[in-house]
Amino acid sequence: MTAKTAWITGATSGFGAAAVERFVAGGWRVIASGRRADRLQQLVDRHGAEKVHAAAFDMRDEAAMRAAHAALPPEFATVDLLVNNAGLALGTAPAPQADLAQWKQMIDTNVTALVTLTHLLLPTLIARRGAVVNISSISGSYAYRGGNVYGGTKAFVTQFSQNLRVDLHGSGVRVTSIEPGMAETEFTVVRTGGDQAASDQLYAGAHPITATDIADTIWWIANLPPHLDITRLEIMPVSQSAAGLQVHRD
Ligand code: NDP
Ligand code: 8X3
Repeated sequence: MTAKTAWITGATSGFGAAAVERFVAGGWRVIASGRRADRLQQLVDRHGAEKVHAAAFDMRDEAAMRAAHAALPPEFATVDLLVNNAGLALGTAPAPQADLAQWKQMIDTNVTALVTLTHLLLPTLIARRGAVVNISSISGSYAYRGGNVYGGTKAFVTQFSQNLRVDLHGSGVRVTSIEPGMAETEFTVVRTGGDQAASDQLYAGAHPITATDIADTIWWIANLPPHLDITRLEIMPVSQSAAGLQVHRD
């Protein structure tokens, strides 16, 4: 049987890097994208150029994205699965103190780039009766202080997934929104501008979700019988639950 091909964005770290390992181990070809070309090259060196194709570009640069797509080697050019995973949170400040440039970077990455790559790959995904797995977040469903635009971008990802699925009705293409809670990756180091101690403190004793947990979940979804679609999947560590309305009194 011909190997299937997955395009996994954000493959240089966290969920994306773990997903590359899972899919390559399962016999798929993987297009691995991200900005850090050295990490992508390590994936190619480890698995071989016939298994992993490195596509190093900034997701916010549409021309670079299109060039990477146009430059796919023929054996990677028909994509069966798009894992829209690249994304980030920047900052934890409440809205009045938040940095507008960070808000725009989150929108450009988590929303604009995600829909651009999806649009670009829809023809091959439809031709292959493929699948789209979007990595959203519980922050799209549960508001928390400082979640502001990050949560907004993830609410978009969740709703876009549902609407995309409706538009693809009858095509055989499956669309899933995975909505993880607290997971230990480079996410908090990025969010805090490089504060490894803050990241360690956040996850200490919480037994958070691991990158491998999410990679295994994507793998499970991608390999379900073709008549099944996991439409939305919220995942939290046992240690996390939502508890929240606040009241301000004079
Ligand atoms: P990581 O920081 O470990 O990984 C993020 C990935 O996104 C990196 O590979 C990074 O690659 C890539 N990325 C970020 N910006 C860009 C860009 N402009 N162009 C290309 N690639 C980019 O975090 P996670 O693995 O945790 O995050 C993966 C996804 O999961 C994100 O969408 C995140 O919002 C979501 N998520 C995370 C949760 C968590 O608690 N960790 C929970 C719920 C959802 P590079 O820097 O090399 O470009
Ligand atoms: C990441 C999960 O709860 O830190 O999307 O926003 S959370």
